[in-house]
Amino acid sequence: MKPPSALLIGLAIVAALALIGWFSISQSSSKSSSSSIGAMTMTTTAGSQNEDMSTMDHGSAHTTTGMTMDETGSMKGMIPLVAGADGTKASAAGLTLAPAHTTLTARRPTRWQLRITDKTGMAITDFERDQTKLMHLIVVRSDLTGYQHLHPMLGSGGVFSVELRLPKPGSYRAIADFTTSGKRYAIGASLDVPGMATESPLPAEAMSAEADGYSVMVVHKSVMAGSEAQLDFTIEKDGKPLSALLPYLGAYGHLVALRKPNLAYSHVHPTSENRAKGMIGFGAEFPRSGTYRLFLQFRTSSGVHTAPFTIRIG
Ligand SMILES: [Cu+2]
Repeated sequence: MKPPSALLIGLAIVAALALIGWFSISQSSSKSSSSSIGAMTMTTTAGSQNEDMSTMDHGSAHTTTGMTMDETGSMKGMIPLVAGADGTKASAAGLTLAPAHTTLTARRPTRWQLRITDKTGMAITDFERDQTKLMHLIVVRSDLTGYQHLHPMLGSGGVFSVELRLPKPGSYRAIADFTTSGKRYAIGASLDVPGMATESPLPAEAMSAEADGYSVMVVHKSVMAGSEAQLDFTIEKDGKPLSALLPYLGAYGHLVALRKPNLAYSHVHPTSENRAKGMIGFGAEFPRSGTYRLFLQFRTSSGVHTAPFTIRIG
């Protein structure tokens, strides 16, 4: 009787120890896995909160102050154009747009060069970045077709150069938008492409436009000349709001307004955005009543797209 009971007691002790050991291992392993899940959940939540907060910060800053963000993520205000600089003249406030040449051949890519000169004819060499660029060059035909938005490179001696290709004969306007010594200018030059030129009629006023398969809608209250107007654009793809807008020139959209028939260039700045809803808002000043052509540019993974609109300012 004695030997089997001793064996049983021994086995029971071993089994009990094994059970305690297994239990403590499984407990500690389940503890560590649950705590690591907890930590992951906390990290994820904190991360998305940060993103939400930063989005809100940008949104509110855009809406309340009309500021835009440069490539480094810092906020800076947009400078209004100096008086008389609406792109219709070659000179404004003492500065002149001096192009190397003004006659181009249709369809032939040309290295077009220009300088900005002061009253003594000296070229300006110091420019300040605005919307990430030293110069924005808008080129458009006199009938407001063939819109191009280019960024000439500044070389030595204050010479800007850009590859320019004008698609068909006619008269074109090149408007340089730049900032120097804290003042922002828009001055222009007329370019001529010899050949048989016909003008296209301006498309009728419309609240929607197509751009490379994207549908763009504009919403605005009755816009009055001489006061700031709010223009809100919504971009859709296949009937759904485009939620994949990419930054373009330090904002989520770029808007240029040109007046018919003198191609006066208006000051426009981004004011708000809602990327989830594919919405971009702008503040625009239309100094005179008339018909304007708006060119909204936005960027997606497939590139930069341009949506043109005709609007009437009362
Ligand atoms: Cu530009």
